[in-house]
Parts: sequence; structure tokens; C-alpha cells
Amino acid sequence: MNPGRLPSIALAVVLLSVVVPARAATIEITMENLVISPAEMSAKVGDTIEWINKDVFAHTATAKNGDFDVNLPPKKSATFVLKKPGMVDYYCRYHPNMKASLKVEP
Ligand SMILES: [Cu+2]
Repeated sequence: MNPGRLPSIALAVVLLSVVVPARAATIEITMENLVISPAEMSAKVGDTIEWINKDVFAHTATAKNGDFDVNLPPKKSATFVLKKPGMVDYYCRYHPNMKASLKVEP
């Protein structure tokens, strides 16, 4: 092994350790014209989901498994921090045709 390469390898390790640690993200999901978009989204435990209601009527993001039940008044947004991994299907209580799913990774 060429000892001259060691410093650059060490530098790469340092840079990776700065870049790799998972940071909690905020994921925006829009509700507009009775459509949740994107309808399928992956996220990680610790991430924040922010639903943005662009409609002039209220929606909810209601998990079928009871994980969350978020109210979204007209033209408002609301957030929920994901706590458990798994597939979560959710819908709007007022408009049951509005459906979407979240894939929450550990
Ligand atoms: Cu709705």
C-alpha cells in the first residue's frame, strides 16, 4: 500500500462521518383539489411530515392504524413527527377518497 494515500483516505473518512449521519428531514405533502400529493412517500423515523392544505375546506391526515390524526384547516399546514417504522395508510375523514401512504423506515 502506498503510504502517500493515507492522508487522503483519512480525509475521506472524516468527510464521510460528517455527511453520513442521518438528519431528521421535513417532508412536505400537499393537499390540493382533493388530492394528496405525493400519494406515496418514504420517510424515516424522526422525520417530520408537513401536510399543506391548499384547499378552501378542511382536511385531515388520519392514519388507518391510529398512528396519527392531524387536522388541516383550510389554507393551513400541520406537522407530525414519525415515531414508528412501518407502512401507514392514511386518508381524509371528510373526503374518504383522499388516500395516501407513508413508508416509514427505521
Ligand atoms: Cu379532505
